[in-house]
Amino acid sequence: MKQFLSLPALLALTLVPAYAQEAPDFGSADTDRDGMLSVQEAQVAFPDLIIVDSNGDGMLNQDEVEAAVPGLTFSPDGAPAEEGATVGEAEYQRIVQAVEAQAAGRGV
Ligand SMILES: [Ca+2]
Ligand SMILES: [Ca+2]
Repeated sequence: MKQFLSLPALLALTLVPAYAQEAPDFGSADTDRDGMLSVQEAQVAFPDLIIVDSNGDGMLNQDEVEAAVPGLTFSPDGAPAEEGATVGEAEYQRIVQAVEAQAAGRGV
């Protein structure tokens, strides 16, 4: 006699939840509470981003964000971000928005 999977078992196999990664708020992401995002803190908050600490100082600065998040520019006129400008709460919100917009664009 053939064994068929029970309906609940089938559902468990097929209904893998569409898990959307939600970025923590800045207060949670900034684990050492210095008001700035380090590369490590950013990588925890945005595990899908490839963040390169290109100047090697351990902190995330705005041009490193721009390199990690295609299409995100911090300066309104599209000029490169101020060199070494750190990422605080306002910039963090911009990253969250950009990442979520990209996720929506991918249909995730
Ligand atoms: Ca920090
Ligand atoms: Ca850096």
